Amino acid sequence: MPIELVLGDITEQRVDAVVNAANSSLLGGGGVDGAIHRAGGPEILAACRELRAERHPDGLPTGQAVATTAGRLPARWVVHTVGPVHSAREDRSGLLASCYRESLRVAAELGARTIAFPAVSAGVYGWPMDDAARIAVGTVRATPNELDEIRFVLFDPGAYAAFERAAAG
Ligand code: AR6
Repeated sequence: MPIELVLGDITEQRVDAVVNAANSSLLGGGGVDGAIHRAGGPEILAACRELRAERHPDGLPTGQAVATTAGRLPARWVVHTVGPVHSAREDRSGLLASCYRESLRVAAELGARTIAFPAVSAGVYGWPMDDAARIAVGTVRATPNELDEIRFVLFDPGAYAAFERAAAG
């Protein structure tokens, strides 16, 4: 299954599903989350509010994923997942791996053929980029799926280089 690495902005990707590194409120934030809501418009937030009201009154738990419309984005769907905050004391890598697995599962349920991921948890949530990249690439490779393309969209050259190392290793 082809993995592509792209240096760029996830909001501009022409794929069926883009993954959002959200927080459990699903009501927006900074980083990728802010960029997706800004570029996609208010339809995404309206759908997130509906999900909160109907399915996740206490918020989306870490490691899980849910889909909404992509509003004005070129993609068809946004798959929102909540990465774990990095901890030096506790190994939370299982939760980060779960973000990738669950996002792939939700995308497959929707009928998506192509998906773009950001480096979940590697910004505000403080995950060291090399480790985040290793978990991202390793998990996606180990998860059986029928997708035509899985794209990692890295926002800066350092992140791109980390994913290149992870993909080569
Ligand atoms: N396209 C691709 N990657 C991006 C973009 C973009 N437009 N913008 C930032 N990145 P982060 P997290 C990179 O902080 O660590 C939010 O406030 C960024 O450089 O977006 O999972 C949420 O609401 C970094 O490498 O996500 C949560 O509260 C990576 O995307 C919290 O941040 C992830 O950074 C989630 O933190």
